[in-house]
Formats: sequence, C-alpha cells, structure tokens
Amino acid sequence: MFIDEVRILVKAGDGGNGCLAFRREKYVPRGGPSGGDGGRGGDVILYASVHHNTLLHFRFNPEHTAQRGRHGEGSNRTGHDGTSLEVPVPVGTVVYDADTGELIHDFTQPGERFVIARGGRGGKGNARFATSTHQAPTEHEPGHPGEERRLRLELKLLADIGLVGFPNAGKSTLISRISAARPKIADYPFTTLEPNLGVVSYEDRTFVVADIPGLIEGAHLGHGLGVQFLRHIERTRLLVHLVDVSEASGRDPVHDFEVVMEELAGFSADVAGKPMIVVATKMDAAQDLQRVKSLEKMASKRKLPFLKISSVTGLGIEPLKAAMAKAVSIEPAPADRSTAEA
Ligand SMILES: Nc1nc2c(ncn2[C@@H]2O[C@H](COP(=O)(O)OP(=O)(O)OP(=O)(O)O)[C@@H](O)[C@H]2O)c(=O)[nH]1
Ligand SMILES: [Mg+2]
Repeated sequence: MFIDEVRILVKAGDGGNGCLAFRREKYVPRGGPSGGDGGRGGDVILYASVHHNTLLHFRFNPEHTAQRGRHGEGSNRTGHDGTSLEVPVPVGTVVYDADTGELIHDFTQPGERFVIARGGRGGKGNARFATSTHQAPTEHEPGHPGEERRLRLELKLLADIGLVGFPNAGKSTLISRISAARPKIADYPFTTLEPNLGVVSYEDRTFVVADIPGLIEGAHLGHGLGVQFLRHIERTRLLVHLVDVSEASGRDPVHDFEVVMEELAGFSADVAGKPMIVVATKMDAAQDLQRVKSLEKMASKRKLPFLKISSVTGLGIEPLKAAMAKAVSIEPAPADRSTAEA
C-alpha cells in the first residue's frame, strides 16, 4: 500500500568492434596495420530527480538501453563512444537486483547519480597487435558486451508530514477531515494498525500527510504496536504532534507529549529532532482549559508552534492546514546537475 514498485531492464551499450585494416597508399608500400579500436558503449546511469514523485514513468517504459560504441575504422580511427543514458528516479527510490534480491543502491539525495550498468569496452583494432616480429597482424577484437541487469525499484511513498501522538489522540479523524483518506476511526486505542496516507490541498499547494498508529510509553521496546512504522515518517519534513486535551483521555496532556517525544527519540534522534507543530485536539470536549494552558506553555518553552483544533467542529483546521502548507513549501535546494556531476 505504501510502496510503489516496478521491475525494469537496463542494458548498457556494447563496445564497438576493433577494425582490421592495412594502410594502403600510393608510394607507401606495406603501410602496416591501421585498424582502429572500437568505441566504448554508453553506461546506464540512474539519478535522483526532484521532478519525479512516483515510479509511474517506468510502467510503460520498462527497458532502458544505452547507445553502443561505434566500430573502429581504418587509418587508425577509433570508433566514437556510445552516449550514456540517464534515467531519472524519485528521491527515496531503493534499487534491488531483481534476480538475487541484493540491495544495490538507495537514492537519498537529490541529484545523486549511480552507474547501474557499465558500457562494454571497445575491441582492439589490429594496429594494437603489431610488434616488431609480428608486423602484419590480422587479429582484432569484437567489442565487449555492455552490462545488462534486471532491477526492481522500490519507492517508499514520501509523506511530507507525519502525524504522531498517543492512540486515540484524533490522528485518523484529522486526516479524514483534511484529505480524502477514510481510515478507520474508533474510540479505542490502536484503531490504526497500518499507516494511511492522505493528500491535502491548500491553496495552490498539495502535500502528503501520513497517519500512523499511536505511540505509548515503551513503544521503542515493542510496547503497543512498537515504533517500526516510524520509518514511514523518517523522511518527512514536519511532524504534527497531536495531544488530546479533553478529559476523556484521563491523562495529563504535558505528560502525554513528553512520553511521545521520548519514544520518538528512542527510535531515532533524527526523527525526534524534526520540525514540529504541537496541536491540542478535541477542543470541543475540553472542559478544563488549564490542561490546554499547560500544554501551550510547554510548547512555548520548547519554542514549538502551538495550535488548537477540533476535528468535530472544524475549529482551527484551516489555520493548521495553512501552517502545514507553509512548513513544507520550502523546496529542497534543487540539485544542480552540473555541480553534482563535477
Ligand atoms: N469530541 C471529539 N472527539 C474526537 C475528535 N477527534 C477525534 N475524536 C474521537 O476520538 C476517538 C479516536 O479518534 P481516532 O482518530 O481514531 O484516533 P487516533 O489518534 O487515530 O487513534 P489510533 O489510531 O488508535 O492511534 C474517536 O472516537 C474520535 O471520534 C474531536 O475533535 N472532538
Ligand atoms: Mg488512528
């Protein structure tokens, strides 16, 4: 559900054949061997492109072949090298060998390049075989074949924003309110067993939000559903931390917040250190506003933006969408291909 997957075939160019030729010219008797080498075949190169978000472009185009090297020619002319083929993949693509299952490469940085299939060497022309005792060689090599590989590409769909919080905090309710996703919602913990993705539009922007199962104390030790699904939000740019401030939870909001932060840190410092918005949920059912206040104070102490919402009445939903859109609208520095190549 979370994974886009394709199988493709890549074939680097074959090397050109070496040439068999002798110099034949007026007044130059026995001119000697002059067959040039074949050119090198082109490589197939995969590069991480910021302009692709899916593997869709491979669905109808599963074979990618680089140009072959030209054959060598007489008068010691070497064949031209084949042009390499550059194939874009989205950032976040993991490349496996489809036959052995071996992981070949994980594209994490925009502009990253990886030679996936090497072009074949050109064959030697007969001029290369000449020695002092072997002056009229007729040996010449065929070009070497280019590498051919069957690949499986896997893309973890990239959510821009991750929703985190205790079970029952209202994560699934929020994503159903702001996107077309319709996850299961219920008043018991661990309703969500698998991550849900929702696409949210705000003004002219769209971004992907991931709703993941709730965290409880000890999740990084395997309590509850554990933390393994946090890998789905490892590459997000923002976490929205939902804290239930209604009395129904029977817990203290500040304590809930701190527990979840510890679980995030237990999974990875990187995830715990992501930009975060703190959101007080179920405002419609919050009786004791002191609970809201204390959460707000804690957020300001940590210098985190704080918002109040109710997914039932719609209170604060638009400001939250605006804050999300703003946080993800900073594009990653576009990879400058020319410097990436240098
Ligand atoms: N009154 C009120 N109830 C809400 C609000 N948002 C969610 N709820 C209720 O809270 C309960 C839990 O909501 P979910 O959206 O399933 O919570 P969750 O965070 O996805 O929970 P898990 O999937 O178990 O981690 C449900 O009964 C919702 O109807 C809200 O804004 N106000
Ligand atoms: Mg849920």
